[in-house]
Amino acid sequence: MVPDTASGCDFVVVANRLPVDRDTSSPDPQWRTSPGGLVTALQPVMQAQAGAWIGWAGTPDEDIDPFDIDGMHLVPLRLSADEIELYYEGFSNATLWPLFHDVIVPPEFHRAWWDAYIRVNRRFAEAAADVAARGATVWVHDYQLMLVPEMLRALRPDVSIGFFNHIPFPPWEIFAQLPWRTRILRGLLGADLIGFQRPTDASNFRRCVRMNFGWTTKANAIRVPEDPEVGTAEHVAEAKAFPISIDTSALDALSHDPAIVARAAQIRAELGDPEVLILGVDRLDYTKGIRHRLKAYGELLADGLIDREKVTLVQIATPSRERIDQYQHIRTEVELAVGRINGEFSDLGYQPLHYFHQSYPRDEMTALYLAADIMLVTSLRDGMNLVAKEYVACRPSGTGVLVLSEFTGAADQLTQAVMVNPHDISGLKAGIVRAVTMDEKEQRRRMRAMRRKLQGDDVQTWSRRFLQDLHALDSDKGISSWE
Ligand code: GDG
Repeated sequence: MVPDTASGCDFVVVANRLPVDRDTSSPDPQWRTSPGGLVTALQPVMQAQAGAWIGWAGTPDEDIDPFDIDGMHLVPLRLSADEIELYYEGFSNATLWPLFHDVIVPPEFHRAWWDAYIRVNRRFAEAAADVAARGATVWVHDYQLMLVPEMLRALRPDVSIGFFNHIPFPPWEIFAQLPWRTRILRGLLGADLIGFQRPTDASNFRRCVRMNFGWTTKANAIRVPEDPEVGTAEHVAEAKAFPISIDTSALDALSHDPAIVARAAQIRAELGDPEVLILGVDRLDYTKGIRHRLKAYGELLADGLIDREKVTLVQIATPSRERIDQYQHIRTEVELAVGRINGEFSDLGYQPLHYFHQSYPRDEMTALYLAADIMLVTSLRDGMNLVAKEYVACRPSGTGVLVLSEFTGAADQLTQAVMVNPHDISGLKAGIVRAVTMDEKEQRRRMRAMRRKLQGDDVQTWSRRFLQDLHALDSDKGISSWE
């Protein structure tokens, strides 16, 4: 149901990006919804109610009027080239992203970035306040928009506000470095419900609140005092885990599609029919542990612990945040390692590592998951890691091994994976050898358990749980039940 925008929308999603891309192949560019977990989960909710999605359309300095697509009302917000540099590449991706991922690279703190972050967050909050109907539900997403809940609460105390953090939430000992930590916590505490990937993320957040403000928390609940300066009244906020998932049944259906099954066989043939095909799929990001994975693989080839006549690794590294220094740096390091491995271990008829710095359509990704005997997920820190779940969903044969970093949210749930600590290169090598040599019976036992887990726990269930909890809180508004 596309809303009558004059009376406002009952359900509003606020995220940095709109769920669309522009198809520029025709002379008259058209919008196309971009297939992602979030759209899949939220589109039915948006279609059932009068739903709107507020976000940036992806090109700088462009004013685009609101438009409707696939039953959703989209409200594009303008971001200037300067704001993209300061708010998005700067504060979001060079301050918060590394700080929230165990400071794998040093976060940078710049006051001009922070000022832009406030400015852009205010624009999103004002847009949400304009679009939301009386008593609407507003669901804000991710670390780019952590000030929006409080700003929106001040503007529109009647709406019910949820926030979901897709990335980890760090322990106080790291979070405390942030010069603007109080403002960020207050920003998030403007929500009625603050969702995290893992229970540890939620407890880190509650502890940050206790340490920073000296307040007490009760189970998941936090009593947030009024703030006359900002204009918010006292309320209770809940902080708890809602582990995100994937569209399991859609991926399962794709993995049975004869054209995709045939493509998987073709991929293996084109790679020279290796006995064992290992796969890595990541955005090219320093959090994903691609360097560690390549180091382990290179050493295994050198040690002769895996037979280079039999094993091939395909690494897809999707281009990401390419204007940021640390991302240029990791690309150079990864590509140097790829060159070294292939230089040392290839011969005319054999290449141990195929590396692609490209992105692919979803069908091709599914064919790759189907083709791979082993999936390597070696993140140094990852909120959830959907690739791990997607691989499992695309294994209808019941064979295949997932090698999974302990430092992903997915490790809490896919407990039958071969767990590794990617910092421990010897342990990582042992994990890969274990996967390469695992017998089919054990593969099937582990895969069956993981597939069962994903069947009852998909992205639709995730959004339903979050929204049900938000509405349940809303009905008693919290404070009366605190004492
Ligand atoms: C953040 C958090 C959390 C990748 N390359 C291609 C492609 N992909 C798809 C994958 C997967 C998604 O992108 C990546 O999701 P991840 O979860 O692995 O990682 P982040 O991008 O870092 O996501 C993460 C997530 O948010 C959700 O809350 O799990 O922890 O960091 O779906 O398949 N898809 C296509 N072509 C590609 O080349 N079509």
